[in-house]
Amino acid sequence: MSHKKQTLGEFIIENQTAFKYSSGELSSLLNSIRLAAKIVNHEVNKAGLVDIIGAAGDVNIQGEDQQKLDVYANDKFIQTLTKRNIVCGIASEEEDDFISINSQDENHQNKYIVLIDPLDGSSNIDVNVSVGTIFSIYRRVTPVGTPVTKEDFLQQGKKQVAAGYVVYGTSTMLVYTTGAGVNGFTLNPAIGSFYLSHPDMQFPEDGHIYSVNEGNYIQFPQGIKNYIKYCQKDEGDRPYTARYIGSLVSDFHRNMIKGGIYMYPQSSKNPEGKLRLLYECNPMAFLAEQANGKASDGFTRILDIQPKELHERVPFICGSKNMVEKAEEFMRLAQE
Ligand code: P6P
Repeated sequence: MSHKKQTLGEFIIENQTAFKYSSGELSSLLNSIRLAAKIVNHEVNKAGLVDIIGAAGDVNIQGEDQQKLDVYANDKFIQTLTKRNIVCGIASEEEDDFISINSQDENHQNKYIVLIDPLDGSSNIDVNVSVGTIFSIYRRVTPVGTPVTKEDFLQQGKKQVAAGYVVYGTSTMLVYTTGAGVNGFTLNPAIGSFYLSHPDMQFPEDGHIYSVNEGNYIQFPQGIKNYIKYCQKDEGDRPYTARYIGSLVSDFHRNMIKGGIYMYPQSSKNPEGKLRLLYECNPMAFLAEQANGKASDGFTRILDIQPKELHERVPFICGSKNMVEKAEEFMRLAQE
């Protein structure tokens, strides 16, 4: 008997009452992300046909300027979010400053703030490796009726009302949380609908996969070096398996399903780490905690960090709870 899978649209409506601000605005916001994900997916999937559609900077067969895919993705997410007239501000990895959305909202009645990394890992596109979109959603903290300010964007990650990612991989999935667990939806490209394929996703408490760019090993803090050697030691359930795709969303997604830890530590090349707190680490940390996992900078819970700048970077350790706690233990011991 075929069990008709629930679509993302049906799921959003069915669960909107569970969301404490169930005014339907968040549902509409999530629907605009759903639409943008489909549009970007279509473009990402044909990226390999560069000689047909032209590389960035060329004029494509439609006579349009061919954009870099991360610029294209950024434009599409901003357009769809703006059109729904729910959002008062957007920040993006592709934009130097935040964007105040008041085209249709001249009296600033909209309540939601969105921060996005429109196409994370976009350098992988040319080698046909998965990439992703990451989004983070807050309610504004400055008074409705006034223009949005930087304060609305510099909120601690624990204030997020929703977060998620789209992974453009062997299949395209949208994975998100509104604070009541994590659910994964797979796109059926034939009809353009996302279907609930991974209900209630959870990180296994333990895992046997570690994801880190070991090319930077010499530059890592001693605690991270000691943890990596622990992962490699032939003892008990180790050595673990090293898997590093070079795309945060893909490494995170695999580790959430199979169990594992992802690390992007500080190094002499990246003294604060490489990943951005606001639109990479906070949304992934919210998802991790909602999926019974953990995320820290090695010492402090990511979601507790008070942001100071839109594009600030933090060291990032995220995944199966017991693995993250073991890495934190090595970081503490190395400080003593
Ligand atoms: P490196 C992609 O640029 C990214 O932001 C993450 O998706 C990925 O995990 C990391 O950087 C890869 O960085 O320095 O190891 O190539």
